[in-house]
Amino acid sequence: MANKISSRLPKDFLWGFATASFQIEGSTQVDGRGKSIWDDFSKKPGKTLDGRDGDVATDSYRLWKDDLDLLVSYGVKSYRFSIAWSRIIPLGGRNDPVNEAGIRFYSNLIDNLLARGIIPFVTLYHWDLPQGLEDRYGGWLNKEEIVKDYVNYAKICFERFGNRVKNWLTFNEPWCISVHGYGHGVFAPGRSSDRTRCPEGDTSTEPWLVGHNVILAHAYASKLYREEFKQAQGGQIGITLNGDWALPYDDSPESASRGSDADLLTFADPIYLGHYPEYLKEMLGSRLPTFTAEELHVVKGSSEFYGMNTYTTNLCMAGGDNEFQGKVKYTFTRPDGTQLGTQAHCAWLQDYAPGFRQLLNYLYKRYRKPIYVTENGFAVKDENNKPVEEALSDYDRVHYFQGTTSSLLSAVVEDGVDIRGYFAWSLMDNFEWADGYVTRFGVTYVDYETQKRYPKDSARFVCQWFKENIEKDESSESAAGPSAP
Ligand code: PNW
Repeated sequence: MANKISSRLPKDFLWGFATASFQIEGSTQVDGRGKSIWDDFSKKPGKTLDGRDGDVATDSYRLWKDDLDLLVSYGVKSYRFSIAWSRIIPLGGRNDPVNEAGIRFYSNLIDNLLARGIIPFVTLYHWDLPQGLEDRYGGWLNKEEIVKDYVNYAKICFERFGNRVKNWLTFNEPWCISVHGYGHGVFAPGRSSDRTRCPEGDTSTEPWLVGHNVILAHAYASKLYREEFKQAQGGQIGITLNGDWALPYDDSPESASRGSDADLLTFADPIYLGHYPEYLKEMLGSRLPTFTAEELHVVKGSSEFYGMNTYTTNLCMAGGDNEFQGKVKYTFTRPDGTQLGTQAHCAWLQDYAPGFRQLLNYLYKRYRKPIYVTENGFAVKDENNKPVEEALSDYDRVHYFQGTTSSLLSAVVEDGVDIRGYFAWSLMDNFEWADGYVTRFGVTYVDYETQKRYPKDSARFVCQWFKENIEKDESSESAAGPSAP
């Protein structure tokens, strides 16, 4: 049997669900937490669809044991969550006090996950920068300060949690941080050249500067981990980038062949290959910041795996002036007027699973790194307006996961892509940033009046699928039996 080619995922494949601190925790003024840039931003008029903020969210700071029970009932192997910087260092800076109550919260969570056999997969930064750093020196725009402060924060996390956390993600989606936060101005801190949204900001330079500084902060934190912690703690560290597959709109020459590159390569190329992509250098000229030789040495190879958040596939055409998309236009409508897939509740997402398999292949060929799919999921149209019982029959989400899990399996067993883990977004409905609570991504329904959680059909599907499609761990069965003489 030794040579049998498996049609399943390897037995140590990690799977589970993902969340992020600001989207679930609430209790924003409890146990010494400092404000994050999302606290006040989400309270400003017009910043969230329903005008609601993150003060309660899914109340997970208080209900974390319920969340843990949910994870146990789902039988997950791993849980991806993020640490709120402003709970660990309320003001954020390297000379500011550390908050032991914040440390205790995550420490408890980690201990209890491990006690239930669930492996923590921890994001250090999922968009909730301490407001103190924004006020003090302009947050991510200030390279000299922010890189040092971020590395200091990361160091505290490695010191305090690294004996138990073996999987670290430095950042979630630098592209969203820079483009939505400093280009479109729809995410905190909401800077943009659009004066109807923001009194100051420069869309032509700030996103690229912020992206650059995030890459540096990631790289120096990763260097620190690998030099001072990795050997003793035995973990790994990487970054999570967002990117979606793109197909040519039609067979005309204007149909951009370079469609999917823009959001994918801006961050991945420097981190894995050691340089910004050529098209970006040409497009931005002197507006693209440069790395010194010393910085580049730290940046190149700074992620031990490829953390990938992906949701959809776009049809893509050359033209337009959207620099954040590399001056291509996206649509879901084919030339014959049909749609690529089922439309989700949010404009940017349609269900098209073949693109997922292609993306996995593309990234693996280009970067040759093990891949963790750190987010993948779907928001069902009008789910928010349905009574609970109806929302639990989330057929469109089940269909979405049927497609992506089968693409995942094909990529691993047929194409030989080295994929080590998969996290569906999200464990439960939660604060969906600028969409407030209107858009639901959860496999668990949350009643925001009672905070009761209800598993949707998609939760059952995902859990059952992974149970059936991962190799059984025979060694653990034999370990429980009599030992060989
Ligand atoms: C990701 N887009 O964000 C985030 O990591 C999650 O926190 C979020 O809840 C999830 O996806 C669902 O939105 C994205 O506009 C936000 O293409 C926007 C886009 C992509 C990802």
